[in-house]
Amino acid sequence: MTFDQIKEIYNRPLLELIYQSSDIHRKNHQAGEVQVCTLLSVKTGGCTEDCAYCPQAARYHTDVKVHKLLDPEDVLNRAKEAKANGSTRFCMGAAWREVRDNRDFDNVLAMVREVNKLDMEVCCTLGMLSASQAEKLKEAGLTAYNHNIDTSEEYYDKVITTRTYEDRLETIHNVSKAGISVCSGGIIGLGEEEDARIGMIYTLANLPEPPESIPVNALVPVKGTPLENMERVSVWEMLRMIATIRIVVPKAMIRLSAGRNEMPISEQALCFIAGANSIFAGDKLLTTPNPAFTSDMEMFEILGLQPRVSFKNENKNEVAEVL
Ligand code: SAM
Ligand code: DTB
Ligand code: SF4
Repeated sequence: MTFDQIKEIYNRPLLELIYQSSDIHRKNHQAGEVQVCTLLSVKTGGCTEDCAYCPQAARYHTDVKVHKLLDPEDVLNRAKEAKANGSTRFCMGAAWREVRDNRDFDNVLAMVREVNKLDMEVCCTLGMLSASQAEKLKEAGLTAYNHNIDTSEEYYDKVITTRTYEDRLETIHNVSKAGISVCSGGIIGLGEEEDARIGMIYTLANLPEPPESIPVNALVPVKGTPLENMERVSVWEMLRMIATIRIVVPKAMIRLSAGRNEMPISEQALCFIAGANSIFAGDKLLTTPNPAFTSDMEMFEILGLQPRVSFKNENKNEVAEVL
């Protein structure tokens, strides 16, 4: 799909865009089913990178407290708790530039093995990954790997200078080659123009295979980061993103990720109508606040949403043929 085709979709009148994406969503998914995932920061802060949005970069002075890698046993207990609360996917995040072949990585592999036994989807986001590291994660039972392209190729160096867009694509390639499901999306509200948002969707749609899972994050401006004073994005911008992605990649899971804490149920409902079908539950994302579990359950009740079972979206990545 070309940039211009995606741009045309993105710029359709908003309600028309949502009608169309909603229609496509209902044809490809059980509308009303939303997957509940749980995130856990297994290694927090002290990261060497300069991602302008990130509270975990060592060079910015934020309130995040550095924490070494958690014990596999503690992580397993958190995963069990998440499962008991209805989560079907458990995602472990580490504030690393890249994975190194050391004891920490061995411990992450142990975490993956243990969580895998719970019959939950297991996801990791650990930074850059080599081909052999990806294979090891696959062997340990990893379902998916999250590595966001974050924005368009053109806008990328306004946000991150310590690694390139090429580096990111390389990791995504390694993940895919190892037979691990790719989770890749990005953030809006970094100060980018609309073309950067469209460009991000263009890159995702034109990967050799589009991601099976696409997180859409709204920047959470964190004090101490270079983007601390950015204005929050509006629901209309989130809707345009979600709806366009749904039309372009009809079978992907679209995860309404960072930014949900500030969204009333009515706004989240619009995102589900437009095609979002997953949330992260629990009162913390990695380091920033997220809606309380009980208020999400209340939202499921009000909107009549059902939690989606695990492993329902295997090998369902394709780009739309008919627009
Ligand atoms: N260090 C790993 C990496 O960068 O790939 C994994 C963790 S990183 C925190 C995962 C993703 O979280 C980032 O790619 C970014 O899209 C998102 N993220 C981080 N800080 C954010 C913020 N303040 N607001 C919204 N999204 C954010
Ligand atoms: C993603 O795209 N969003 C999640 C998940 N992948 C790992 C993380 C959002 C982090 C928001 C900032 C924080 O809580 O530190
Ligand atoms: Fe480090 Fe990831 Fe944060 Fe970038 S987004 S500073 S790589 S933890």
